[in-house]
Amino acid sequence: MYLSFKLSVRFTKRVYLLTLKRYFCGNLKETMETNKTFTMIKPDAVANGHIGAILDHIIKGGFKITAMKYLWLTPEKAGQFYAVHSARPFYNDLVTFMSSGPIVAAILEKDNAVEDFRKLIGATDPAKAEPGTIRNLFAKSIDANAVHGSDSDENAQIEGNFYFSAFEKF
Ligand code: IDP
Ligand code: MG
Repeated sequence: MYLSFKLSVRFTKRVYLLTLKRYFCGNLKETMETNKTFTMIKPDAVANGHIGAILDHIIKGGFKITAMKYLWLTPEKAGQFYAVHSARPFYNDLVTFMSSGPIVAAILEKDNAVEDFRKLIGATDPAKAEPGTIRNLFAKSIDANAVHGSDSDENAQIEGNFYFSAFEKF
């Protein structure tokens, strides 16, 4: 009798914990957006007069712009944005390049946004980017490669929040 009571308490506890886990973890997953990505038109593409052509490409690729601004990063801000690459040999050059002139930062919306946008921009090295991709069309080198595109839903959210407050996203 006592044993069956103990087992039943244990069972009820387990069901309760599983329900809690499903509720909170399920909700966490559901709140991670999969239809947003973040981009920057980098200083090389801005200096070469490609803002309009790149935005046209993005819009024709099926992306909606939900936030956008034109700004010039300080080295400190560029360093913060690319902190994830701080151990890579090209980090200092990347920070210098990204703070060398104005950029356009934008949040883009589309189903499967992160993956589709990476396809639209092409490989990091423009020499390896598929014909017709933004980097193939507008970039000249692996460091000055015209555009940034987030690599995951989580980073898209972090990167968008780096530039835009809730009042600047529509
Ligand atoms: P991604 O922009 O295609 O995601 P990452 O590996 O995340 O590429 O690198 C971030 C940025 O750092 C690149 O877009 C490029 O500007 C620069 N970068 C990446 N690899 C190299 C390299 O080998 N030499 C110089 N710059 C690089
Ligand atoms: Mg990257």
